[in-house]
Amino acid sequence: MKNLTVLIPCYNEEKGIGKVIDGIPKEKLNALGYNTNVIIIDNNCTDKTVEIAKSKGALIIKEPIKGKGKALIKGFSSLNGDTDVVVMLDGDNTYQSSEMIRLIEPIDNNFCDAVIGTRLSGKINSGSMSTFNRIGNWAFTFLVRVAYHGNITDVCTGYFAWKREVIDSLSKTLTSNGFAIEMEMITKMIKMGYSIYSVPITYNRSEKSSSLHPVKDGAKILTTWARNLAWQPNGYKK
Ligand SMILES: Nc1nc2c(ncn2[C@@H]2O[C@H](COP(=O)(O)OP(=O)(O)OP(=O)(O)O)[C@@H](O)[C@H]2O)c(=O)[nH]1
Ligand SMILES: [Mg+2]
Repeated sequence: MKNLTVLIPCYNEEKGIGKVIDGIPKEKLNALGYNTNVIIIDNNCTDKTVEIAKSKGALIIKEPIKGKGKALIKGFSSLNGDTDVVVMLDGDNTYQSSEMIRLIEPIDNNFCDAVIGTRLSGKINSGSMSTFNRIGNWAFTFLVRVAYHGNITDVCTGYFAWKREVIDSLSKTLTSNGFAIEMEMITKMIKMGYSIYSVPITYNRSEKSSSLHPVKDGAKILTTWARNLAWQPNGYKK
């Protein structure tokens, strides 16, 4: 059997986390040859997220410094030695954990090194993405396709799957604390020479109020895009 680790960075996700963990298709993954472990990165949760996740058998690790990027980097450094494939998704149940097989299959088949779930070429349910964010996501995706020649259809997605070896080198290069982490990972993976493809996924409306600041976080994402144009992978090339 191979081992799959699912990383879920969480800041107060008591409404969604139970559904995200319950939706992981453990039996289908088992049939594909994978044991599944779930790791919740507790980014200072003050609600019942940790309690709910523990009751569902997830391993909890803590990252005291705020920000999705920080939480994710902590998750990468906590992977155990026998993890073969890594998945990341949000804890707010906006991405469907039940669709995970679709991201794993191309990796399992050795079709590519990393897979992203694309909302823009997938199913965006009503109320899940504002027009402003949709335009921003299309614009960032266009910029990555033009300047980095990446075959990517949604650079700000929160649903990823990777071969373990990609994480081992990529994680050593990451510096984003917050919501620019996805742009940083994608632009660096392209420069490192990893092959990335997109599969269609569903994006649902969040039950909590939005914490992403479209202008402030958008500026950080754009800065990351610009900065990484000059970034060199050096010792981290595939
Ligand atoms: N907001 C926020 N989210 C964090 C933090 N650390 C980890 N996360 C997690 O990162 C994931 C994405 O955060 P969201 O707040 O849903 O951000 P988003 O999906 O980009 O935007 P909206 O859902 O539209 O607000 C969730 O699983 C959060 O729990 C943090 O410090 N702040
Ligand atoms: Mg969200």
